[in-house]
Amino acid sequence: MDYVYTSQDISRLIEGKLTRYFGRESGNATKHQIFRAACYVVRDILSELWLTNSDAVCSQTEKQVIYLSMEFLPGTSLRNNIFNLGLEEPFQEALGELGGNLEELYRMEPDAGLGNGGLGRLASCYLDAISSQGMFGQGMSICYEYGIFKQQIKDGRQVEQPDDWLDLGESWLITKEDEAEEVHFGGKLTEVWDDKGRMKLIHSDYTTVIAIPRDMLISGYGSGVVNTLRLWQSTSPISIDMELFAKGEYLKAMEEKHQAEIISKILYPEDAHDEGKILRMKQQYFFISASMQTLTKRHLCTYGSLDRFYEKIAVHINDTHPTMAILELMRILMDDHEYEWDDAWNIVTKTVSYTNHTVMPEALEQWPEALFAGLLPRLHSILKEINRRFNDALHDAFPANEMRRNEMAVIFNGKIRMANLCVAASHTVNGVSALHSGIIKEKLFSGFSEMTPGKFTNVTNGIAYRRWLCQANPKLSGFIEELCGPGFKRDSRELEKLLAYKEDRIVLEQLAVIKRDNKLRLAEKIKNSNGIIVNPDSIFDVQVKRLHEYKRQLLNLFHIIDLYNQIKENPNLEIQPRTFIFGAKAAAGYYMAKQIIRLACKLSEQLEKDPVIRDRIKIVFLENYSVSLSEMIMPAADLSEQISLAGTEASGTGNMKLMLNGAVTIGTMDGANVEIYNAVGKENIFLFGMSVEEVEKLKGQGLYSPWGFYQDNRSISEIIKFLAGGIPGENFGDIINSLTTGYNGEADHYFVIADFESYKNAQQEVSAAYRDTQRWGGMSLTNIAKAGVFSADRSVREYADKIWGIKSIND
Ligand code: 26V
Repeated sequence: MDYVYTSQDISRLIEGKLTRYFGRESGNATKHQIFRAACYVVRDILSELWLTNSDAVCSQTEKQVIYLSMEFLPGTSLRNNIFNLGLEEPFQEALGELGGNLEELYRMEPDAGLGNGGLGRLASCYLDAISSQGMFGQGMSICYEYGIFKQQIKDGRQVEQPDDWLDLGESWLITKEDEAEEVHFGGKLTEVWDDKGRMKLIHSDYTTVIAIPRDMLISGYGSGVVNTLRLWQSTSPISIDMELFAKGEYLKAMEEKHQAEIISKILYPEDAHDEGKILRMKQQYFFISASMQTLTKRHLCTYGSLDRFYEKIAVHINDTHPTMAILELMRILMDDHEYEWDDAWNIVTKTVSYTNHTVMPEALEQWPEALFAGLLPRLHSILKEINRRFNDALHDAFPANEMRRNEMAVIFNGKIRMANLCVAASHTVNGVSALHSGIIKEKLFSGFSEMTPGKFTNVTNGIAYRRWLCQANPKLSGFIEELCGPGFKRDSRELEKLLAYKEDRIVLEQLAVIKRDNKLRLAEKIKNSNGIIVNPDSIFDVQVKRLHEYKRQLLNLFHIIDLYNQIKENPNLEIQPRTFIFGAKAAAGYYMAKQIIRLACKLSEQLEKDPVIRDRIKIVFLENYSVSLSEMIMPAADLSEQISLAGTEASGTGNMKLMLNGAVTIGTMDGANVEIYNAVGKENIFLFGMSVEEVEKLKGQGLYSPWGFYQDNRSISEIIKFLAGGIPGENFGDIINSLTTGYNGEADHYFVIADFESYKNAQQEVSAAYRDTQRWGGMSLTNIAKAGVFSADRSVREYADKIWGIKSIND
């Protein structure tokens, strides 16, 4: 569906905005003003659509999904919206007429980085797909004033800088003061009896925070549907305490306002270590309470009763961070609308579903009960009752198995386990890849799946593929369109038409030319940001993702050190030149991750210093990996590193973006790699490493000793020696210790050393395959052709059918 706007219309509209908002004309407006004006024009077009075809209007009749997530990572919006509306040409021409340039405007936009990584980006991909599929839904989260930190690398060390995205990013937000909600914290509960003889709980002496909605409109591709992402911003009802001010206590006079505003100030940049911080608990309740109040009010307004809430609303809990929705909906139903427990529970459990995104024990949320009770006394009392009733059910199900009951309890040993609460209250629970869903069903939640086996399902992740193909890689997208027609832009499975050209030399050559152009573009960026000149004919070997030990960036570095050692030993060694490209943010307090970044950067310098080495292998550590940077990296990648220890990466989505852009995967049988392997077949992927079963066995035996490998494998001992003294002036003793003696009482927790030999062999196969350009071309083409199944459109349709019970207006 394209919209009828000529370039003259667009330039007139932009001029109009410049006059009204900035008192300027295009001739004397700044670039920022033109950028804002263009955004406002796009926003108006979306608003018009929103008024006719949107979550707000159609929720009167259609069921919709509410996607609750602490994180969304939309990246930039201007290009995506213009693309989705089919308005690229008129905008391009209009900006030309106004003396500007659309590409330049695209580059000015800051990323909305309201998330840490995969989890938040997935949420944004799903909103895009919900709109594109012609479905109704709303995302709900927090309007963090500061998103994920900007990463700088100084002398090999990560330095975090605040991300003040709202400066220009605000252009997309529509503030709706009239839809603000009040959220209550702390206070006390008193029991009173009403005149019907019912006991009621009165909550008093609480602190009030105001939640103001700032909505971002979410366009869909060609569907005409516009949905919203509602971001709540916190503020205080009191701007200043005049009494304190009069007494001269100026700071205290502002205290309450500060306390309220701090809630939506900044995104927590951790994505694994749950430290049970009170501010994070406040953030969770703040956005959940505001969201659930709005939803119930809206529903009541249309239908007059909440009895059949679940027939119109599906609430989805994205990882455990929004779990309080279960408790808050219970509270609203019972306290504000006088539902009995069983009726309220029936509504709640028919409304909510939950996706698990990690099996890492340190990332599974647990709240200290005392902290929770102090901040949220009413939710705590509801929680205790859920726990009591659930324990009864556990006694019925497992009368003779106390261990099982203990591990499944919602409250245990003074800790509240959010994942258990989610599973107990959700009608459906899913993992994010076939392998991961199997693991949560059979291991993490095995007791629950015994009790309610039908509750568990899988929805393999998917990506907003039009963003990473059509928008990020226009040359490739254009070429596919020439060969296969435009159908793939609506139906990603049509990419398979490419397979007809698998043996076609001319097509493969053309694909190689496009890849080389994209590599040149990235090379230019690398030159500007890192001052390193890279060879576009080397293999661009890419590992971009958060820095975590389980993702094993260290294994990649081991391979590089091994190549370095080999070249040092034999300077005439024939090797396929490679450029190893890394992008990764480490959580600010994650010591080992920061050591690994330092190793990559210092190793990069070391390789660069040596003329024998630098023409063959190079490391580029690109700072500030983000959605926008990924849009430049993915199209230029030859090899996609997906090398987590089997059983640790829930799915991965970067693996899908890289494959879609023709990179071939080197990976373990982990997460969605397994499904990539099934899609492309063993000739088109490089697999290595232990399987989940082998890892389990090795762990189970408790006999793993990296020292054995150290003694038997010369490459490994040489690598460790290099770490111990190979880079003058740098000490990597803590990395060595983590691998050999263990800094957590356990050596090489993620089996880097155990998988090394197999990885090294797979890398040799990569080099051989790359030298055979025809073979490599065929592999790359097959990866593009088979990437269609990893579209977020497909994932969202599965959620809609299997979990949410929502439909598309286009069906
Ligand atoms: C966990 C925690 C723990 C408490 C502190 C704050 C915090 C923030 C975020 C998280 C979520 C970690 C889970 C996560 O990001 N999982 C990733 O989800 C992707 C989308 O499903 C998936 O592709 C990745 O494999 C998975 O690691």
